[in-house]
Amino acid sequence: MNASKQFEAQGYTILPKFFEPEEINQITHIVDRIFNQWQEENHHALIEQQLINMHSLTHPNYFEECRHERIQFFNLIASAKLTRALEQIFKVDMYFHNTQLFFNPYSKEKQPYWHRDLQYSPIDDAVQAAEQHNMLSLHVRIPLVAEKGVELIPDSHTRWDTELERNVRFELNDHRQNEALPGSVLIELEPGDALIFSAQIIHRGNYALNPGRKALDLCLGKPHPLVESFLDPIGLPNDEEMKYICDRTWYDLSRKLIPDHN
Ligand SMILES: O=C(O)CCC(=O)C(=O)O
Repeated sequence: MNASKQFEAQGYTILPKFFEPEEINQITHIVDRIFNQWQEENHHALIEQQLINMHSLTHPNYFEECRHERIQFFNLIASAKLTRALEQIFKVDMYFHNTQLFFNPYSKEKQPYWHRDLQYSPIDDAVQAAEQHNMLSLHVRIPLVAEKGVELIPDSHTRWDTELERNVRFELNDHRQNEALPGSVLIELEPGDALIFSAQIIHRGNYALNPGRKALDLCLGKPHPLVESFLDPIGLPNDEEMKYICDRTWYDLSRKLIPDHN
């Protein structure tokens, strides 16, 4: 099955050995520096709130002393190779929404939890269900260390929850968000692989099987009124930086979605 068909049917696809080791090294070098800064600034929250991710790695605060590295990072994550691959798979114009880095929680007590990404937004579940077929929000996962790190329910991107899934996602009727769900698939990735999955598929992380995790997720998608309003312009290249970006497709569209950039 090709990548388009696999995504259509299952809500995810893996591009094995997509990145060269040198690309992963360069991304890792920048991500490590950002992650170190973030950990210093969020040490207490990391422990007290049992955080499992950080976001907005392109925020200018992470590049105050190395501004050129921000342009390098924008170029590395939006490589011509990746933008072309997504064009071929999805045949729609994508915009760059944000970035996230997933890691293991500080404490082993924290359990992974099944969710659809927008369930933590103010958008009503019924509205999400009704708009599901009009939306395409993606995670493009670039694992920087090997992981069995994400588990998902194939096909749940095309339909809404079964009764059990709903009970588990919302912890209703004595169910818990970390219960096993039928039909789940645990994804195993090596550095160099790329995993593309729907942000609205039912999914959860896996911490226990991984001694350490470091997965960079690019959040991309087709513009849709429900999600566009969450786009934060601070994470986008500015006018000057745009001049040095080789493949501007995703960033051009993001900037068009921000009223001041029109
Ligand atoms: O990798 C993980 O820990 C969880 C991934 C996840 O929840 C997400 O990408 O929204």
